[in-house]
Amino acid sequence: MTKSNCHNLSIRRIPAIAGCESINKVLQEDGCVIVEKFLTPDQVMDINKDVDPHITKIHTKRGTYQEGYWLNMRRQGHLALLSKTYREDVLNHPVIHGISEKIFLKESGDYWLATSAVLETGPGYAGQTLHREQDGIPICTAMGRDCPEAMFNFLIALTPFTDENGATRVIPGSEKWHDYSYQPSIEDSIPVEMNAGDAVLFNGKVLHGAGKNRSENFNRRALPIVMQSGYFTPVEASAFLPRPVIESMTPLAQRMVGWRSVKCQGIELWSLHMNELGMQLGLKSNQPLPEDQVDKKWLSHY
Ligand SMILES: O=C(O)CCC(=O)C(=O)O
Ligand SMILES: [Fe+2]
Repeated sequence: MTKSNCHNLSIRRIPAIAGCESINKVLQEDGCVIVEKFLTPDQVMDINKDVDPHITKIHTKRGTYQEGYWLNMRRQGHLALLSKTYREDVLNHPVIHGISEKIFLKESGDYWLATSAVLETGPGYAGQTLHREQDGIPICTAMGRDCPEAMFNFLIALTPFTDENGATRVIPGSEKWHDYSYQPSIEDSIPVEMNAGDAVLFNGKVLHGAGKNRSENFNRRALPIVMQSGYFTPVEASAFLPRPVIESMTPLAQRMVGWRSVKCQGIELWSLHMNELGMQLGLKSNQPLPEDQVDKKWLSHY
């Protein structure tokens, strides 16, 4: 199949409490799934509050690697610095790790974050070209549908997602296409409409993109958590986050942001003296961190 039969497309929904086994079953069959109540209303509110003062300062005309689509899209990364809820709850989320383990441990050995940022699109935003998350990795493009799982997106809605306000659009089943060079039109995709706190999960082979924001005054916010095989280079560097912030995190969360090694086929990658990075650095974890000691202006130094 090179083209989708898009008019019959739909995405199944499953509550987060159904657990990773059930969620993964749908994912294996459909390539994507909506997980309802992925975050609680309080978690969503806290992340939005933490990001508000920073994201509003972002120049909407600042270019990103997805040039051409940035007008009216604000992209705020380095969330481990800005948000305690992100640092503690999101980076340790049981569904994210339950699914990531099922996907990556066998084929890749290990996984960590490729990128994660709050993406806010405002009225007038034109929408992204449909793309696959793995498009930046040449070997994945070459292997197409036969490529081992390279990336996985847990894309959380931080506001309601509607067709009108630019909900992420996907083409379920596009991961199985034989011709990955085929570029379908946006009408071939469907909007992922969901409540704030729900998430859409899809693998690196599924065509998707932010939708056009046709609303009059609604700023849509997404929080993609893109995990990838440990042998690929993260998109976003977190090596220079302040050490006290990193040391307040769990070892698992530290690994997600590149402060610990990943082990692939028995070999320690991103290591120091061929040993586990955190251990070699004497990195502490789970240390108390008074919020007033976090220098959130730190980002502006770079
Ligand atoms: O914001 C969205 O809806 C999707 C964003 C996305 O897919 C990306 O930036 O790679
Ligand atoms: Fe994407």
